[in-house]
Amino acid sequence: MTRLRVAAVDLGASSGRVMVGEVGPGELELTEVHRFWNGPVKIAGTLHWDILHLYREVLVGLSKAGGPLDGIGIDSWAVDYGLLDADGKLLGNPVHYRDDRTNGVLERLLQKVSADDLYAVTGLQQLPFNTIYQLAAEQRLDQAETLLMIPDLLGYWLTGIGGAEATNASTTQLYDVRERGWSEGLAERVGVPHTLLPPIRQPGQVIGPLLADVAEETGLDPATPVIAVGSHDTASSVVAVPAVDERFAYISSGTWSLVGLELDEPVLTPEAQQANFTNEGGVDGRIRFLRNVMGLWILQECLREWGTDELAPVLAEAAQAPAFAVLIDPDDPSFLAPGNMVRRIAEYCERSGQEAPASRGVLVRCVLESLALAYRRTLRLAQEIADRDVEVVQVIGGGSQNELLCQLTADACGLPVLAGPVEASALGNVLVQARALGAPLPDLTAMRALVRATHELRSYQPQCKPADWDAAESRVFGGSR
Ligand code: ADP
Ligand code: LRH
Repeated sequence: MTRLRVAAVDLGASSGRVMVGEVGPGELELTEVHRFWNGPVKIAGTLHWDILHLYREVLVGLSKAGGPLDGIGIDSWAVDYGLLDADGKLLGNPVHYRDDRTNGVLERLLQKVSADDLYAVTGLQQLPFNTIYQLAAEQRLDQAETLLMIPDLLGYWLTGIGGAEATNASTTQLYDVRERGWSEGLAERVGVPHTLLPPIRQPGQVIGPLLADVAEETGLDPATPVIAVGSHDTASSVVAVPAVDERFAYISSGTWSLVGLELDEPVLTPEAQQANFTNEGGVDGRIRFLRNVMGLWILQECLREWGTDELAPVLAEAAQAPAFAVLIDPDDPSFLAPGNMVRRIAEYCERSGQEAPASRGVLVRCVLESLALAYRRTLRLAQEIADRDVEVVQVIGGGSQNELLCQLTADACGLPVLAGPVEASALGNVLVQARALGAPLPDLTAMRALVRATHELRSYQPQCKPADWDAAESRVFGGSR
């Protein structure tokens, strides 16, 4: 096998990066060539993504990657989209899923379609910002011809070819999880013309070569193929979980923590629906049975408020702070929007009869312990509902570098934690491209074995008394699931 050299564009909610991946026999090397800011931008009362900034940075990254490249793959966060008019022009800047335009929309839409019907078709967790709810709040629908999810939009600008990659389409709540295609009936029932939804494409499918002007601007060969990958970043990151067999849980730990299991088939039982588990589509037809936990977003927002992006000092303060001083439910809806996070944590404390954190260390420890508690609950429930026991928790993504959080996770879950790789989404992106280009990586097992053989993982064993976590859990959640 010849050595393959591909570019992975990976857009997380807090930063974007372009990585060069090199794949050969027993080799998987990732080099970051460009990293850039990403985040919400408020204009005239609406939170947007700065999509033109992102596109420009993608071009800069591809130029820095330099040729020859065997392929380019793009993954990003889920649920958000751009609308194109009949001439293929973007209708306005994509809106950020944290914008408040979806407030109250879920409740309104459930009058048109019941929650049971929605779950039976899509298997998706109810998040107020799912694409279906954003579309119900959309002002520009009547001018729109095509909807493209963010990675498909960027792919369209690189190649001129649109489409809907399956893993990301599965996060819209307009996708039939069993039929594995758009649910046109559901779309029409909620007022979304099904003609808006482009044909589905699978990870590994070649989208097309670069447009001439893109090739010229990046200095790349115009024949360089853009290849669909698991374009939902979480789908790509789960590809790169360095697991040995199926008895693992994962926490894809970044702005969000995506906590769950990989399954062959969706679980659409009343228990799964009641516990708000999602059945998102994975690479190779797998199901990502998981729940969104609010994740390191809360910490990111506190750091922003404190005017620092240095994590090490605040994590050191948290390590010195007393255990279980203050606990929150990180999934409380009050933590979803940007801004005033420290105050909102204090308000939560007031509502729950706790003293607000008295120092930065206590506050950060509160966030990390509360996340670990949410992981514990989610993983217990996932195992129970899917009838699958796990032996290890694999933590991947930027948050896998947070040693205190990894140790708390091992303690809370009573399971060993294996942490790494950090750039799991980019690795999953590279691996799916490499297979499409002929690398002998026939299945996820082979891809994961290559990640294991080429990346160092850090291991954490549970150390503290389970009774402490039982008590902490009942303090925050009582008997609720
Ligand atoms: P996303 O893809 O959502 O943008 P990432 O996977 O890049 O997120 O993870 C970002 C998070 O990783 C940050 O919020 C931060 O908490 C954590 N992180 C990044 N670097 C470190 C580090 N050196 N030590 C501990 N945590 C880190
Ligand atoms: C993580 C993620 C997650 C989605 C959220 C919108 O980046 O893609 O899987 O639920 O962003």
